[in-house]
Amino acid sequence: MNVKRFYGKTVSDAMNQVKQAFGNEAVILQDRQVIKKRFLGLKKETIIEVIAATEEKEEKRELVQKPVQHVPNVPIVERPNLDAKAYQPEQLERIVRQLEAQGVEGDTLKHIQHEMYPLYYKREDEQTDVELLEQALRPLLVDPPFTNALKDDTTVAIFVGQTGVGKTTTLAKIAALYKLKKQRTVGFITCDTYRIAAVDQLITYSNILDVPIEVAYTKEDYRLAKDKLKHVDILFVDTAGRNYQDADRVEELCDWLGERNDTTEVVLALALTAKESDLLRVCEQFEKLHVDQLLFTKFDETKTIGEMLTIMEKTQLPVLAVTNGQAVPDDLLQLNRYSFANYFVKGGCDRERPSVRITKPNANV
Ligand SMILES: Nc1nc2c(ncn2[C@@H]2O[C@H](COP(=O)(O)OP(=O)(O)OP(=O)(O)O)[C@@H](O)[C@H]2O)c(=O)[nH]1
Ligand SMILES: [Mg+2]
Repeated sequence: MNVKRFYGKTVSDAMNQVKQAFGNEAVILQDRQVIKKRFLGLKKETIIEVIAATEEKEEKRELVQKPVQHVPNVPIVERPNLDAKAYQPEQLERIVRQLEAQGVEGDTLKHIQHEMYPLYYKREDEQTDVELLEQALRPLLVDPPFTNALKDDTTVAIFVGQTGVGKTTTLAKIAALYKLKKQRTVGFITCDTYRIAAVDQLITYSNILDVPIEVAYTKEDYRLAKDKLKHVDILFVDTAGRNYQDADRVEELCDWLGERNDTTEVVLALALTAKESDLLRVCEQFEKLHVDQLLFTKFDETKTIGEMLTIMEKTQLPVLAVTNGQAVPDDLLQLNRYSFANYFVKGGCDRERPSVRITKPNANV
């Protein structure tokens, strides 16, 4: 192991020297500001000291080439552990701890660390933890990660997902947003005739929002309902919650919904109260249906949202909305990458750049 100190006026100065001496394989053991005295100690200057290490490759090659010999009683000397966790600048260590507290782990955590290192060393000015994390998330997620809207040309939005995740409630929240804030005409179709109260639930929302509704008991009904409501700008389609861990259930749904055209959008609702492994399995099963956007519900019912980040990274899908309560249409968060990063760093959405709440003056379900 070759360990050396490097000095520079700035971090990037010192890092360039590390690169020149040790190449890209170097491991940074420590970086800090030190005071250098000049002119017999009368003048002081603050400089950056970086301690870096690299493997001594020559030694390694020699070891491989030598024939194996029996060496009796040689004491085993432990190699120092110089992986990413052994040393990290304090700021990075702090951000990693916060991410871990939110349940971010495995590859997602490694990818973030990988992105943060160069960002940290290349930065010219001091960056806050939120700013650093927000930048590190850029290459990991689709851009923008939170659309907070259906696609511009969407005419049919189909909400799918496991039982009880909040499909119907969120569909009503988003339809209210389009009708009340974006002045679009909307209509409802419910295909959820599987549960007795499901039709009534959407009829209630349709009455409150004064939106036309059709109930589809069969595939043919669904086709006719779409035709009947073709005058509205956006049709919101509610589907029955089923156990979509089971691939057959997804096949059934694909068959029911039939061929989709370019202006159909499929939104997969995922409850943040579920286990990450289950959520990932549901996402995999739904690949057949070509999901366009994700929807995370029950943000208010969990203290950790690490799984949300993992799923966003693994699926590379944008997020239509995040819901944080039962009230229609109020409990709908509109996040952005900054407020998302802020959540991990501070355990809550940023106050200066708050998430937007949609409020309707006279509907309260
Ligand atoms: N705390 C909390 N509850 C929610 C949220 N979204 C929905 N709910 C509640 O979750 C329950 C189920 O919501 P629904 O909208 O009926 O869920 P669904 O996915 O349509 O259910 P099925 O049609 O039976 O599959 C209801 O009690 C909702 O009020 C949320 O963001 N936070
Ligand atoms: Mg429902």
